[in-house]
Amino acid sequence: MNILNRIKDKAGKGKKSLAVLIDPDKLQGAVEFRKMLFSASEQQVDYFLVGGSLISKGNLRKVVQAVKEYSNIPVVLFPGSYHQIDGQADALLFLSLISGRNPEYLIGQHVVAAPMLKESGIEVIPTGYLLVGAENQSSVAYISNTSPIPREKTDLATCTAIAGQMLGMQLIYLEAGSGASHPVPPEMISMVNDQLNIPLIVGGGLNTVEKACRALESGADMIVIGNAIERSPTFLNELAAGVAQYNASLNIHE
Ligand code: 1GP
Repeated sequence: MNILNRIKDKAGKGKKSLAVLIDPDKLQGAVEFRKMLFSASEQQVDYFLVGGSLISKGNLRKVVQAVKEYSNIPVVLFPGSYHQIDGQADALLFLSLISGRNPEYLIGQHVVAAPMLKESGIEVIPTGYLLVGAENQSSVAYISNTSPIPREKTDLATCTAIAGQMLGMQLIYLEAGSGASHPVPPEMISMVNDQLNIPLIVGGGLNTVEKACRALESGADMIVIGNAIERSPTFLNELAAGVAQYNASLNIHE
């Protein structure tokens, strides 16, 4: 089963997925990194997302290789630009920044990436990417030169997500920005989820188990965690336990 169908299948059963974001520029030592990969495998993390708004150290290939070598968790590229493509990955989120009005991130980068992606044979997943939060608070807003949807403008987020689905996008990603002090508000997640029949990913600022579980309860099908795991490797265990408990409480049989 390809990655999109795996995501859809799990979401269709009402089960939640956990993805860990690896920013190749923020790696600590090789030993710590390997430990995290082993621990993620033990904790049954569903996906590794690899990428970042700005990657300058040329580590992407090494990271993808290491993840493949030390875990059997699928690698999904989460590119900040067309430079972040690696054919060894299992899939790529083909992100269109639909909360913004910068043509470069709506279609421009995609045109440059398209022939490389075709050549690589990687699974490409059209994804509507919505940035939520305060103006210029996140790296994504700064680098993409776009205005995020204000946190209280639930209607704007909802209409944008519906438009993304109508345009044929297969996933919607609500992003508060890596390291955000406030995650996407639960009311917004809930309202957006009510209007969609494609899986909803939520990330940014989910730095406690409570915040992560709240996002799941509000309707996220998948949550993405980066910073909190980089800061504290034990957080991954707590978080995975929280997600597993949540899934078990749904009492759904595979
Ligand atoms: C960023 O949503 C991800 O795209 C992860 O954010 O680093 O805040 O967990 P954090």
